[in-house]
Amino acid sequence: MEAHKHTRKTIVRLLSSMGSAKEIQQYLKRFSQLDAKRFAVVKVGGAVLRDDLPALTSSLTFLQQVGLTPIVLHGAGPQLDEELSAAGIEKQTVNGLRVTTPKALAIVRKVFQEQNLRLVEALQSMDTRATSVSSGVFTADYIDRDTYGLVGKVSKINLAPIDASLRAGSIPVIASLGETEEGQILNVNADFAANELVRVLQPYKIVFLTGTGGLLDDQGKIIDSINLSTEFEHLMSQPWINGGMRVKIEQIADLLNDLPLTSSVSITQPSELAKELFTHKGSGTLVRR
Ligand code: X2W
Repeated sequence: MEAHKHTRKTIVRLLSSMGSAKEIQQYLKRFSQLDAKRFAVVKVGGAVLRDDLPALTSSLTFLQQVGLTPIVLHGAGPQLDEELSAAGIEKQTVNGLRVTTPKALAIVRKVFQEQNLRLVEALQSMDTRATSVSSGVFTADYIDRDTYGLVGKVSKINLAPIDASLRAGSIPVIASLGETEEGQILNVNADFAANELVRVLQPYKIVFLTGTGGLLDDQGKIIDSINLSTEFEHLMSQPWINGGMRVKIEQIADLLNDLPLTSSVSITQPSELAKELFTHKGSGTLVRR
């Protein structure tokens, strides 16, 4: 495995197309000094698993080769849409959350399991160490059983499987399913789960990988950065901000309120992950408060 490791020089050369050698080295040094748990939480949307798996696995493999182990949490929204529809279950959402019946939950569990293994196996096929963590992390409570059915919000996080994976230098790949204290599995929105994980871990980098590669303006162009303390009201009043994006920004604002002032959230795409991590300029949309 060691033989696969790039030397620092090679890494800098690889990255030099995106930033100066000096800044890349600075970031590498800073990241490698962090406790493994504090490096990065990377949330991967289901659309990324569907459309951009090769870029995702390359980017994560690269991080492992430079000795960094991000914590990956994934969703499976589009895959769930497809499989549930194929099973004749009509999609119903309330406030962006999928109403989940017992019949739907069986499919939700199966799809999460499949998507989780798909990413883990794709990584392992590149000789990248990755561990499937598809249960045992999130204890959840019903949000409102009458309204949403078998849908949960995270009440407690068990870091043991994540720690074990990190100790082995293996990327923990976590699915956003939760379990009540009584053992009932619940469907948890992956952004919500990622946010709770971030609240507990307070990582240095918080990255959301999405199909769009950032938050988009009214022209469909990626917004470079958003400073919530000055732009939140203005942004929310824009007619072109759609429902999904509104929820996302509100959630990020809530999350940043619970983190040190220096924290920020990046929304980007897999092929730009290294650029986001190792350059001042970053990639996608940077949100801070
Ligand atoms: C989500 C879980 C998947 C998810 C759902 O059923 O779609 C709820 O809505 P993305 O791809 O990250 O959106 N859960 C309760 O969040 O996936």
